[in-house]
Amino acid sequence: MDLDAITKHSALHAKPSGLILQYGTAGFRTKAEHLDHVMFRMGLLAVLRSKQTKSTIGVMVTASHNPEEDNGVKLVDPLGEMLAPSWEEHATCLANAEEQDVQRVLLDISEKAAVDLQQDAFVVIGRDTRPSSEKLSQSVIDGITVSGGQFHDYGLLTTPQLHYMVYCRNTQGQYGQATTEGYYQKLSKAFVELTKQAFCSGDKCLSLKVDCANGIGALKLREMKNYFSEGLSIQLFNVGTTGKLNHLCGADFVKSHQKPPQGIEMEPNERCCSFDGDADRIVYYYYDADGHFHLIDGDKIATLISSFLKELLLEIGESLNIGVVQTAYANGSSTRYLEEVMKVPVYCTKTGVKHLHHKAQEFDIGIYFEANGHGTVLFSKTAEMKIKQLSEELEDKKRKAAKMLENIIDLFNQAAGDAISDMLVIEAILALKGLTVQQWDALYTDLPNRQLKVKVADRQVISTTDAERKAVTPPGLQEAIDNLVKKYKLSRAFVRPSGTEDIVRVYAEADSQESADSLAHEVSVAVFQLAGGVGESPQP
Ligand code: G16
Repeated sequence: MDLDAITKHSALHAKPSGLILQYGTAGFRTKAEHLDHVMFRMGLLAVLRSKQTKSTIGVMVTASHNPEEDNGVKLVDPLGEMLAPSWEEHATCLANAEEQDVQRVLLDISEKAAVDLQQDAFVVIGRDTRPSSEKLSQSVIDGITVSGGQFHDYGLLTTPQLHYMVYCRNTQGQYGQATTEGYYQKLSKAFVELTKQAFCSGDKCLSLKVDCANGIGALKLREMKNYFSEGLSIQLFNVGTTGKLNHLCGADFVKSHQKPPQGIEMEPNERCCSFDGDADRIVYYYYDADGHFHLIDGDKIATLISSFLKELLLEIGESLNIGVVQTAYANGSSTRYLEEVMKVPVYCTKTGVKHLHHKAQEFDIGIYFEANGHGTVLFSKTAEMKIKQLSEELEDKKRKAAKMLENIIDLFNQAAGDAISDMLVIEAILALKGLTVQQWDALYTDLPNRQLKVKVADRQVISTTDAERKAVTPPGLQEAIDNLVKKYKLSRAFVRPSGTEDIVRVYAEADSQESADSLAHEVSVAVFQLAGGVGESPQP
């Protein structure tokens, strides 16, 4: 590495003085204009990580569900998974180093992580459709090239597509072809195979309206839809020609406001879904005949998938161990239904798919979903081999079930939660089980809930424990929450600092919507008072 050249180029991507950023829930995120130095430095870091792992590393430029003005960057590790925690620390150190310390920090990281600087490095890059993304990804490339790395720039990609590319490249194509074409073909083939066996195959009885959040999902779905049109017809809305990214639309808006996005035409009982800005989350919804809006979130997606996989395993007589992983945001009714009715073990981790993904790897079949619609299913190598073997050995109905499992393994993006892949899985399951969206929704009734955001001077004054269900600091906050929760029936509430936005998140659930709203509001006031709220106090 030519350290002098790095120092020279680094000065062209100068860090704004006093700016401190953390590698958060999903990388660095903040206003796009503050990120140039971070992008350059993440290019440098990706080269070191690539040398250390002797593998291709991914860099994705996106701020996913955040507003259009924000941007962000995250690194993708060799098997398509999120960056290892020890390297998150290196990332934070490097991003916050003062200009004169960049060389030293790079050498420190190389030493601590035993990086062989003579190794070759290869990095792949993707970006979302934000106006700032192209320029910022050029800064990543500058960091890669000045530190002697090779790269391939995929340009516009969904985040899960970039994870998929990294996984493919590091398994020498075993997981799939590392091209968008390869991605479209792998998923579409599995989907068409699966839905051939559905009651309504061939007549395009599956149709779905998709809100693309004015983001990359629109571009990629438009390219992909002809590949699977035999099994599913989709209509795209919020495709980015007029509206702003994630503004009044998209999965995060629909989930947190519990209302439909703007810009979509919905008929009663029609199945609709929303992606987020980089197409790694999905939620479903519909209006019933009385005009009531019904949201089907990540918890219900996990339940539908779990029950389908359990049925198939029963059919083939295989007792592979299944686990479902959720976070504190999971609706209490979903956890009860999974544990008590479906009899599957449920685990709770901290927010952030990196935590859920890690836990899900402990099972033969690990199903993980955040309530916000971010998730996927992981199959262990043993499970995959067993299913493949059974699909060759078994006969008739059992063989059919094993074949379905084989196709469903191919249909999931096992590198990361993926709105396109999850959508196709869900559509296939609904078709195969002959379920309407209402029947799916009726599996259990969500406890009414509310999520709010509170602005505080420094959100890090709040620290939590017990998978973020209890606040440790500031003093008195947890006691205040406990006392408020006692006032309501079937209630629960927690607070945590967001790792993607400069706010504190408040979650509350209770026996009625009025109670959930009121509890969430009272907890917000407690946060505002005890954790240094700024601006106007929360209004009911
Ligand atoms: C990211 C993470 C998710 C997380 C979400 C919100 O989603 O990938 O795991 O649930 O942020 O995180 P926080 O509550 O810490 O702000 P996305 O879709 O924005 O990448």
